[in-house]
Amino acid sequence: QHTATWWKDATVYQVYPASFKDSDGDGWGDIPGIISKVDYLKELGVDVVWLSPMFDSPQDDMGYDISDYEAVYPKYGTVEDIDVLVKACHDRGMKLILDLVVNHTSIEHKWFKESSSSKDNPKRDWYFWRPPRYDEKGNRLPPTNYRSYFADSAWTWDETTQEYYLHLYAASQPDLNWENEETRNAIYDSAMRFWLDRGVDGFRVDTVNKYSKHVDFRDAPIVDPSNFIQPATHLYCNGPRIHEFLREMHDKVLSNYDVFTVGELSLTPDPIHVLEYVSASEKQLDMVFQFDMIHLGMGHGLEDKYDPTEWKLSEMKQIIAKWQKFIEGTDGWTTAFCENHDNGRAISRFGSDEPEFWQASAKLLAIFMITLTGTLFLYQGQEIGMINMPSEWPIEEYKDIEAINYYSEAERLSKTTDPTRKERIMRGLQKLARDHARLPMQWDCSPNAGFTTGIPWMRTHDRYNKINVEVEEKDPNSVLSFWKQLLALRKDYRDLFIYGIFDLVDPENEDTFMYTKLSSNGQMALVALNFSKDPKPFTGVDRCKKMKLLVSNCKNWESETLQPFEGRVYLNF
Ligand code: TEU
Repeated sequence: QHTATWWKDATVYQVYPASFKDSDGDGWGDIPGIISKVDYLKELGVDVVWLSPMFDSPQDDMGYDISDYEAVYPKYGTVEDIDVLVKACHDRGMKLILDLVVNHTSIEHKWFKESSSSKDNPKRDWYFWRPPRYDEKGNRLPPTNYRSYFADSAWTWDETTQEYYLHLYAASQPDLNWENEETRNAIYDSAMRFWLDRGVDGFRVDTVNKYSKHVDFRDAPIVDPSNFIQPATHLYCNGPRIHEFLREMHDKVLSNYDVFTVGELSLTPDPIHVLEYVSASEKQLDMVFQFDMIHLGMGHGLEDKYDPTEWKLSEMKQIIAKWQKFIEGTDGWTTAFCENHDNGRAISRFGSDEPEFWQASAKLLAIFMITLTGTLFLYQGQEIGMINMPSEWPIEEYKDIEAINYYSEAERLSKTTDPTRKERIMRGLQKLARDHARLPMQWDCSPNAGFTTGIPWMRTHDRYNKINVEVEEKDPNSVLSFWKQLLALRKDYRDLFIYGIFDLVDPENEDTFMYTKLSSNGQMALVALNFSKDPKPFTGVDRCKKMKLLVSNCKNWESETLQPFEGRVYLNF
């Protein structure tokens, strides 16, 4: 049985600073805007706020390209504003965690400016610099054939010092060299202690398994002969020293504070390897996000991420079971989430955002999330049922570097090797793009949904009149009211929902998603979810004869048919 701690019981709410609340009318969200909504979050049942990067940044990757860890992006506010936000949370018994983005800095960071100034600069080795290669015709080539996450090569040529530098992400996000102890110590001071000493309660750790690379930088195997660059994620994820680095980060920094960490752990499919990150005795991270559910519907491999695929309910069921059960009998911990700033809205992806199904989908996903074991993460707008931008919106409404790069790559390829690629990638972006999570938060029915009195940096959703906090706070049957009730219910039955043992029921059934949760005192819940637009037979009828209904998102919950997107939770006592 897992030892209870505050960060296991917590409901964490992710705030995306650019889109949450603008207090000064410049069209960008800001920290005073967030401070004005802390009571709203308290009311909702939020225990911890996770604030996505608000550090100074040129905003090439929306703040995940940091130019000064110890300063705040001026449009968001000041370091003192964060002090006020920390106090506002603490005064209400809530906590605040920040985003720790230390695989790379921005190209504008002073460390990189020094490192790139000359080959013998003392900070040259704080990043990865390598000489060019040349092909048989004398053309200059990057040191390896790696594809970056944002398309194109993971190396960029620097004319001044005649070498390439590595960037797994954008060319404006050079990777820090964690092999260098001096660099690591500077990260611990500047990106971590500076904020922990101001009362911040922990971190969401960005790209947590990429700090250790195979620094001999061998080429990746050729999987696409028509291209020079090749996917190489396996060569820079879970590298040889990753656990040493994370243990050092824990011992040197985190262990000195009462904080928690959640790591963003992509491309680590094996539970044994995940336990090496989250087992308490490993003294590295407290928990991690797993992405295989998030990847349902995405194309296979990095290059085809936005080439949409179909997925089956049985795949989702297997994935959820895997990450619910891998901590059983261990001192590890897990997370429950289905949305964040990097992905399409869950209703649009896993439910239906059509007007007739939107509300049932939203409530179905709420029932799903609050009944899962692990620390629960909610993404801003999920609690009111926000959905993807309308598919009629043109590509110009997509502001994210990832969408823009994949779309322009698709345009290029459509003219040469893959004529239908542009149309496929556009369809993929309409379902999966990170942009869908970044539309302005919808507060009320005033212009721009009350997010800003100015021109929002990103277009407000057309349906904000129906989907907003003010309208839904007044409606006892709204998505928001439902989430509030369910977050409280999760706490009332914490041994069952937060800590309980998960078991799939009828795993092969492609129609419904059923599972049980069992608490240490023998209390059992049966959860039945219909993830489709069609009524489905409820095969759990006899199991529920002696059980009582705890919650449902439909009126006629006694029927032997689950309505479209109907969810039910029964208890044995
Ligand atoms: O994302 C990590 C990352 O690799 C993403 O590309 C993610 O794996 C992908 O979208 C599939 O889910 C983090 C941040 O969350 C993201 O916003 C940043 O762009 C990226 O790191 C670079 O800092």
